[in-house]
Amino acid sequence: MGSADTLSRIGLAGLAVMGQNLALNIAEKGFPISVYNRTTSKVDETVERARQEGNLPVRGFHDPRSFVLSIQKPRVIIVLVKAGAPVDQTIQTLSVHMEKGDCVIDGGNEWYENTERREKAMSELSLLYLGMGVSGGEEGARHGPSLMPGGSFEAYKNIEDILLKVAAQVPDSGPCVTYIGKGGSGNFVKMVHNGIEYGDMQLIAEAYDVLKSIGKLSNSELHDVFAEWNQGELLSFLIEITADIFSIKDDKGDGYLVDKVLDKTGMKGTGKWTVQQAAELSVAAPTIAASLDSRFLSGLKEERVNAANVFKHGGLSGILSNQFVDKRKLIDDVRQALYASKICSYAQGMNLIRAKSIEKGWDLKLGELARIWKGGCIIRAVFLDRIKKAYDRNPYLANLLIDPEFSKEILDRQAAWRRVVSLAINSGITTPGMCASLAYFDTYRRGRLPANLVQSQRDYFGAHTYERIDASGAFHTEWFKLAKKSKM
Ligand code: NBP
Repeated sequence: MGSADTLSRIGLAGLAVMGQNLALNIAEKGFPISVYNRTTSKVDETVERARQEGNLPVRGFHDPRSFVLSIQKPRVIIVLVKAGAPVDQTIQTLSVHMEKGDCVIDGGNEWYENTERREKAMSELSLLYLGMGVSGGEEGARHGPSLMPGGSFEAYKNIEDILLKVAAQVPDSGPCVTYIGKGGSGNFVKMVHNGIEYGDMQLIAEAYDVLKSIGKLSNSELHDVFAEWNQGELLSFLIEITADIFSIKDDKGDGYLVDKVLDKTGMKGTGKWTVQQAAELSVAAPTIAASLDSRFLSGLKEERVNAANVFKHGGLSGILSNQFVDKRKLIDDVRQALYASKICSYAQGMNLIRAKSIEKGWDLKLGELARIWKGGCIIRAVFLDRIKKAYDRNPYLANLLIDPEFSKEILDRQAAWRRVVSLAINSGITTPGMCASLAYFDTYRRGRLPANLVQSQRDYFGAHTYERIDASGAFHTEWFKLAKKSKM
């Protein structure tokens, strides 16, 4: 075990997947690091890995006091434990040994209000606090994640040199880290990032479903299609791994592994929080909500199998097997539908972040967020560069859809998008994300909606009043009396 004779530059507590890999990444960038974990075997495991991976400067500690005292002042300790109560317990264990000006950085997927509560409690002890979103999973943590630190700016400055080196590096764009803003903004932005990730994954799954179920593409053809898409406008980590997945054979039997994976998607909560926040802030996020609903429905495996049996004579299987499909055309249409749907999904996520930023006075820079998502994280994509440029052109852009470049891209793709959605609906194949995106676009682009009727109904039964298109003020009409009179 390490001694406190030579002080480490930084400490990290919590050595599961993320903590262990981030600690090794920090050490590899030349910053001596002390590590600690409640279950001490993980400390020894991390120190051993550091030795095997090139004698990296990692020192392990089995007790919290010597761990804290082994770090140079002002001490900075990254905590990477399960979000919620474990973070509170870890902070309690460590903070008793910390001194004025020291700082805790929670790198977990934490609810942003917990971060704000902890920042306040820590400041009463003269300690600093940051809530830092870390994206990129195991691989990102080890070789370069996207980092979203929010909270104390002073604390950020104490660790900026480390974060700039540890984060993913994107040529011409810089390290994938920036100071996000005050309070829980880092966690909030990471939460919406995850919501966008849900949307991306759902849209890709729908593209797969249409190509497989309607286009009858084999796994090998799907691999080629996704690999080809990854050379163009859809180039991204998720498209790349999707192509890979279609090439993996099952090592426990015949065929491909993807076909043996149970069609049930798990989740850890950040997607649900994103949709809840969208509702709280009255921001429409239908694509992200559709992706969450799809995960809920996927969980009802037994019920779905039962329902499939009930509706087996519904006639759709005949449509699927008999319809003629021009494969090349379908593949091209689906690519365009996926891209257009993705624009709508990102527009929703960005507008959610903006709404929260306004509510909390965080002054978040949307273009800068797109920049730090270009590398390291799960949603990394060339597409994010276009988003950054859109906000560079106009930081106050009301919606990505009306940016001159995105509006043109949507218009160029809308015919293909509508063809794919119509084909899917008529074939009984669900494309909830693509449909939600298209409905978002079609609603947003219309100068007049049937909301006049809904408002009339509200005034009819609840005297909620309405505004007029030709005069200002609030109006109320005795609709019932007038209707009765008109019937006489
Ligand atoms: P987990 O979320 O699986 O948490 C395991 C860690 O929490 C272990 O170090 C464990 O210590 C510690 N812990 C628990 Br559980 N209860 C504790 C307690 N009461 N006191 C002290 N420590 C406690 O780890 P992870 O997957 O590495 O994720 C860490 C954070 O990063 C989470 O917030 C996660 O949501 C987030 N994140 C994860 C990923 C990913 O791909 N896994 C990606 C991005 C963000 P023990 O060893 O003693 O049980």
